[in-house]
Order: sequence, then C-alpha cells, then structure tokens
Amino acid sequence: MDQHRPHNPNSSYRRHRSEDKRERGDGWRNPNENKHLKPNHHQHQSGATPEQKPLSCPSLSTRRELYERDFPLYKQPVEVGCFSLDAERRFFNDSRQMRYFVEPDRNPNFDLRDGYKGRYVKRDDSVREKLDHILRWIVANRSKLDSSATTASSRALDVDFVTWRGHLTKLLTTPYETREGWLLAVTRFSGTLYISEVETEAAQRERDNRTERHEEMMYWGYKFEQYTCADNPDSLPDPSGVVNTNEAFCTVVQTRLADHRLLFSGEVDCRDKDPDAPAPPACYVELKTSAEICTPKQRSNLHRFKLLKWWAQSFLPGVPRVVAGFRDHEGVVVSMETFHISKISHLIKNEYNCWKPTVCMNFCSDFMSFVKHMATEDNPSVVYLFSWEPRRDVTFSIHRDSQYSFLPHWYVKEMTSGGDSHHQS
Ligand code: 0WD
Ligand code: CA
Repeated sequence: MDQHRPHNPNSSYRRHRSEDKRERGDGWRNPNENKHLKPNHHQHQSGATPEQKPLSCPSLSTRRELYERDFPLYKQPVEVGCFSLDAERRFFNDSRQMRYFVEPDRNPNFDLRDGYKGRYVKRDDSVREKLDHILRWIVANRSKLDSSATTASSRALDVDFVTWRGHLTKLLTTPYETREGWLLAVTRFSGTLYISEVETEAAQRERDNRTERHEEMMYWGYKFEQYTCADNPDSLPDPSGVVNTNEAFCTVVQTRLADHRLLFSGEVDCRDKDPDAPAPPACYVELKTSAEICTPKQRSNLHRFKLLKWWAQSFLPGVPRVVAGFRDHEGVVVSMETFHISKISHLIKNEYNCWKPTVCMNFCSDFMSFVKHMATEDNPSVVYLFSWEPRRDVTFSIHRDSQYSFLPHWYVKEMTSGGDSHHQS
C-alpha cells in the first residue's frame, strides 16, 4: 500500500531539524521559550477547572498549515492478536465474533428499519469501559509483547502508546474538525503512555438528548452489518436474527508513527471469506452506511467530510477497503460502493481546499511528541488531561488520584509483579 511509505531518509522531517526541534513540531508553543520546559511548574490540583490553569501552560496548535510537510513514517500495521466481546459484553481472547463479508447486489433494497422494534439489543453506552478490554488482552498476551531486547528485570511493554483506534481517529481528524472537541486522559506507567478518552460535557449532553429519529438511525449501521455479514465463511447472512451491539470483534495491531511505537485495538466489522485472502488486517472490510447521493454537491460533501473519517479510521489499522451502503430517507439501502483506502487520496485531489492525509498524520505524530514531553511522571494514578476545543490549541492539566484515573488496580498489579505469575480469575 503506497500510503504506508517506507522510511525515506530524505523526507524525514526530524532529520533536518536542530536538536531542540527534533522532538517537536512547528505547532508547539512554549511560552517560556528561552527556558527549559518545566511541565511540573504548570501542575495544579485535581479538580481545578481549565480557567485556573496558568497562562504559561505549553500548548499545541492544530492549524493545518503547520502540518503540511512530508508524509511521516507509518509502518505497515501488524496484527498481533485479537479479541471478542460476546452478547453480554464478556471478553474472550479469541476470534469467536469474527464475521464474513457477503457481497450484496449493487441495488440491494435492504430495509434498515426492520427489527428496530423487537429484534434489537442495544449496548448500555453509559458504561465507561475505558481501556479495560485492551488491558485484559495485554495481560493475557504478555509473552507476545515483552521486549526481547530488554533484560528479565525490565517489565516494560515494548511500546510507547496504548490506546483505542477510535481515539487515534479523533487525533488524525482534529486539524479539520470544526464542531466537536475532545478530552484525552494520559497516564505514564512503566514507560508506556496510555491514552483513554473522557466524554466531554457537550458529548454527554448530546447522548442524553438524542431524538428518537437519531436513535433509530444509529441502529441502521448495525442492521446493515447484519445484511452483509455471515457467521461462517460458507453461510449466508441472517437478517431475521437479533441485532445485539454488545457483540464485537477487535483486532490488536502494532505499528510505528515517526518515532512513536503504537499498540492499539479497533473493532473490525468483517473479513473477506475467501480462505486465500491476504492475512489480517489486509483481509478486513469496514462497513458504512450513508445518505444516498443525488447531486454533485452531495458527492463533494462525502469526499470533503465523510471520507476524511472513513480514511482515518481504516488507514490506521491497515484495513484496505470500506464498503458503503447508500440509503434513502426511509432507511432503504438503494446502492453500494466500495472505497479503496489507498485510492481515497486521489479521489479528494479534485476537491477545493480539501483535507490532506499528511496533515492528519503529522498532527498526530506531533501530538504524541507533545504528550511524551509533558506527561513525564511515571505513576499509574496520575492523569495528564489533554483537552481541545475547535479553533483553540491543545492544552493540558494534571490530576492525581482523581476521577480521571483509569488504569485498574488489577492491571497495575499484574504489570508490576511481572508476566510469570498466572492468576486465576
Ligand atoms: O468508552 C469509550 N469512550 C469508547 C469505547 C470510545 C470508542 C470505542 N470504545 C470501545 C468499545 O469497547 C468498542 O467495542 O472501543 C470499541 C471500538 O473501538 P474503536 O474501533 O477504537 O472505535 P471506533 O473506530 O470509533 O468505532 C468502530 C466501531 C463503530 O463502527 P462505525 O462504522 O460506526 O465507525 O465500533 C463501534 C461502532 O460500530 N463503536 C462502539 N462500540 C462500543 N462502544 C463505540 C463505543 N463507544 N464507538 C464506536
Ligand atoms: Ca462500521
């Protein structure tokens, strides 16, 4: 895939920078430019509001122009494992929830409203799962991750960042986001930075005030999956069944962005059912529904806004294609289209003032450098809360033993006692 460009020494933005700038992008603002960065001087009590933050807090700009440089190194993501969540949202360290893509007709006429009343079990989205499923996977798969280069006394994971793919998608799209801000909690523990999203007040308000129409439309995406996915490579989809959104199959991938080693997990809708298909993640298929396209303006809007999110989400784990079902106002899928992730950058080149993959990736890389420099205290109960609102810089505040702490005790215990002790649970 051409977007996973091998490291080109001539295009490495780091190499041409001075020592001081090596670890920082141009969007980085340090008010005490002549002094050394002293993030601890900006520390304040847990529970303090952002308004109480000293004006001198370092920040990171999200202005697009600052990130228009060469595409950074992004290593081909490698699947290191997977896990499943069952109908009761229970974790399994296996692929039991894997589904198989069955290509529909070009004009399928799927009724996405079918089953909304009566055959729908909706996940309780007020439950804050944080990184728990990923952490369970890590504990169960320590041996796959243990650094081969380090000695037995080193208990550290061989990665810089652990997070959900969805959180990274938000970072990639930040320079183009005009509506929704975010809050990302970061904890440094045994040298690894864990990133877990915190729901903003605005997002919680939206969740609490969804219209019935919006609730139903959220079901449509899952119903589309049911029309296009089978439980076995040689069976057919069963649209008469129940849609249960607790169920999930998640891939765990390892990769590197510039000098950041990443381990993240993302939900995968289904895979190519051909046993000769390439190995994961190259056989995975992302499914989407979208309003049908009737005018050139609507096509342009799909390219300018939706394809940004679709590209970012699938590019990250190396999922090569998105299969979209276009539906009318009544929730009937009237046409299908496949988008190859590697071709999306060509599709958008004709759009005026459109988003650029390089801006997304460079911003994410610079955000990670910023986090590495600011989140210095290695302590599982300390949270650096990075916060961003559209048209503002990224800022942060520090919280000790607060409501924001997210690494569970069982995880900290397991990772400090080493991977040799296998507890029953
Ligand atoms: O607690 C949280 N704030 C979050 C938890 C935010 C995002 C995700 N999650 C968890 C859930 O355990 C979920 O199983 O992550 C899993 C999915 O992670 P992801 O792949 O990193 O998330 P994302 O890329 O945003 O979404 C992928 C799919 C969505 O498909 P579409 O086609 O709509 O993008 O995962 C589903 C949804 O089907 N999904 C979720 N499922 C459960 N909880 C959530 C969520 N909060 N968000 C998206
Ligand atoms: Ca999907």
